[in-house]
Amino acid sequence: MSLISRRSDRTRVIVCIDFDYFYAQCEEIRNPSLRGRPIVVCVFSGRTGDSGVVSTSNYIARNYGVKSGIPIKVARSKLADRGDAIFLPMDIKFYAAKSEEAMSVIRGFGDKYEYVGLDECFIDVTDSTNADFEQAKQLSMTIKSSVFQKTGLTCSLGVAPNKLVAKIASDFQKPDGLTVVPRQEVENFLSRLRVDKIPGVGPKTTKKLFAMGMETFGQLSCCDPFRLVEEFGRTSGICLYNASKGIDNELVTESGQTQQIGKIITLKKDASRSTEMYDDLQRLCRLVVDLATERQVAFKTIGVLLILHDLENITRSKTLKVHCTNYNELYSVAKSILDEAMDWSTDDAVSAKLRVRRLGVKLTDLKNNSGQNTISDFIGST
Ligand code: DGT
Ligand code: CA
Ligand code: CA
Repeated sequence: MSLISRRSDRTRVIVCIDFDYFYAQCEEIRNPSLRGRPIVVCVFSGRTGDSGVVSTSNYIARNYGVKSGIPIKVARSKLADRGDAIFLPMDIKFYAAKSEEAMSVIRGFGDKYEYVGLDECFIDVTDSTNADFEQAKQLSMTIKSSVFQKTGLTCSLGVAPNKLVAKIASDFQKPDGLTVVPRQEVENFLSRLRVDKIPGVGPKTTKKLFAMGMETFGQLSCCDPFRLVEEFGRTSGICLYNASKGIDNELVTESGQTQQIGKIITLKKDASRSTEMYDDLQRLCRLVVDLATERQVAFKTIGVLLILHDLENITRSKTLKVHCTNYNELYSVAKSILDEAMDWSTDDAVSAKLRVRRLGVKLTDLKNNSGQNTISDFIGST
């Protein structure tokens, strides 16, 4: 069996649409007098006015080095010279309403539509453009202007033969960008990009790849795939290699919005007992509960995934009696699943052999929890 996926034979035309500086742009639309000022949208978390992190900022604030994830205190000091800078709390309900308004415009253009998050989606336009990239470019310009007319939002679009390249292309010219990469130009387009443009490649992997002498897609694509498998494991190694060549056969799947919410992390050290994973499990539960809140969904089934050192997977799940949105309940159920999953190995001799490398939490059986039937109903009331 070959390690490498083949490029799919049929040309597809996929558009990735990503709204620019999304939460901050929503704030500008709500209050146009803020335009021209640095805007920082914050997750205020503590007792003092400044504890918490930056969720996002507009491009004016980014010019001062303010970006997602940095402490609010740091953002304030970076903007010390901008007396007009404004720090606002997140208002997910408003952003969700704005998102749904824009998504309802976009859905009208695609043969298939996949929701990725509040500010991002894919559409497959292969049939409606006869697989022609020039037609897809025209259609994309129409989408941009329709979204802007209806919502005031600017977005950046990437058009490519698959989701991976479309996503990378959407990020290529921002804000208000449109990047079209027909199939024959994929390799050339990718070759000079840095490997950290591959979705999912974070600072750790980037550092490792750089140390291996691979800074660009071009360099990565010339690498022996077996070397990548050796360094990163089979799944990640193959993914990296395929990504470097712009190969991705994932389909645009319609039910993305309601399917599931999940996160997987790699443990700092392989674990043989559930107690060693409680801290990571708490972190995962917080992450998925935040995503559920952001999407305004409640969950009924909670799953825990264990990926062992030999890449074998163990998954266990429990279904609650009623839908839930609560962190404490999620953690307590996830913890009991993890305890049970690890329990068969209380015998020390066996547990020493069970080495968990990665841990995941997945929420399924999702239902809308905005207090209305759909997010569109919610828009009607604002
Ligand atoms: P861009 O680069 O113009 O697409 O800017 P954004 O702000 O749209 O960035 P994106 O697409 O990565 O993220 C979409 C939204 O997700 C963003 O408006 C706020 C939220 N977000 C992104 N990163 C973080 C983060 O590190 N923490 C929190 N709390 N929220 C984040
Ligand atoms: Ca965005
Ligand atoms: Ca995004």
